[in-house]
Amino acid sequence: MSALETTTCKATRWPGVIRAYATHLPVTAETPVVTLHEGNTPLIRVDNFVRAIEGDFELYLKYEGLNPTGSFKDRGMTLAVSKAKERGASAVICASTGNTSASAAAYASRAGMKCVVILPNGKIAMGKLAQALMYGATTIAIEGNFDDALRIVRELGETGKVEVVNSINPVRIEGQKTAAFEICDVLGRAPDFHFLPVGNAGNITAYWKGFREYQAVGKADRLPRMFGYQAAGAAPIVDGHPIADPQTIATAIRIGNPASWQSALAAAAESQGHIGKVTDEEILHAHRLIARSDGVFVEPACAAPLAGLIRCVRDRLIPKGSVITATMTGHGLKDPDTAIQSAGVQPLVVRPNTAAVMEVIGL
Ligand code: AN7
Repeated sequence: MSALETTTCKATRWPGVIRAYATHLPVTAETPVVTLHEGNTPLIRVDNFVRAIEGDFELYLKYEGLNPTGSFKDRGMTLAVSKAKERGASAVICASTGNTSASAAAYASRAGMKCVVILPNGKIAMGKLAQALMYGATTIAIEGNFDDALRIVRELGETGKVEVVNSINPVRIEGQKTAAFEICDVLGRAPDFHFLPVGNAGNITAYWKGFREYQAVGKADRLPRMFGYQAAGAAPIVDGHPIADPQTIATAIRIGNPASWQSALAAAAESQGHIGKVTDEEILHAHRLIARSDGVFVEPACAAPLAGLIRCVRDRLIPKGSVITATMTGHGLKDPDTAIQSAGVQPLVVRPNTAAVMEVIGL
């Protein structure tokens, strides 16, 4: 038996996205870099999932759940907090459906800054709430939704006393575009299609910017078609008007009036892509399927683009042999309550002896 050939890749000290992509970012040698070594997340090829949905293409998941706080938000937050520190700010603030607040709280604590997060009361996944509290953010739960929280944050930002680190801060988009760079660096090309969830629409804006910039400097050979998905009960961009009371099990994207609405439409139009919506049932199905087919555990919002891809396969929209990437924006452990519901099964409780265990496993 011969030994498995080792690859030439060795573990390296990844410096975080600011140092890795400094020439593409608004930083100088004077910028204090606040990093938790975010980025460099795996691109996982998921052939079992593709087979299960009867596709005939290559699908790679950009597994952003492996960032330091468990979501893609860390890419934009390292830059937003570094720039806030450079300007001498002492406090950052954000509205959030949970992941932005977790990330802001972590990077602010690392920077020695105060952090205030405003959340929709009762609509934050348990893991995310735990993070804001653990990292020491002043955590405010309003009796309203994300859109109400963002309105309050905008107004507080206008006082000039706090630094807003939502994606209305353009620096956040700059940091988040590094995920598109990494995809091209790893694949050695740009994908034919890129799928991702859409909530406040910052990320689709960031990816499209990243893909275009990489193509412009000759580091990517083509531009992908951008396919973004909202949840059916929270689909303002698809429906064409703000949603006053957005509803979805995917609380991360429970947003009725996205800040980057126009740039999301532009990304879809310019790339000959599409922004669609999928039901909570489709989300839960895809959420379970990706975990069971390929061992990738994501939070429910990430299942929206997978459900969208299933629809595209059904509608024969994906040419054979396409290279497709999809962003899995957050880790499955963020929302254990929905995961247990989504799994649809409970542990088998038995008496503590071998015979009882053998009986339930059918041996
Ligand atoms: C897992 O944390 O808006 O379209 O406040 O957490 O860029 O908003 C989170 C959004 C997708 C949508 N997937 O991204 C917040 C917040 C996950 C998310 C989105 C979010 P955008």
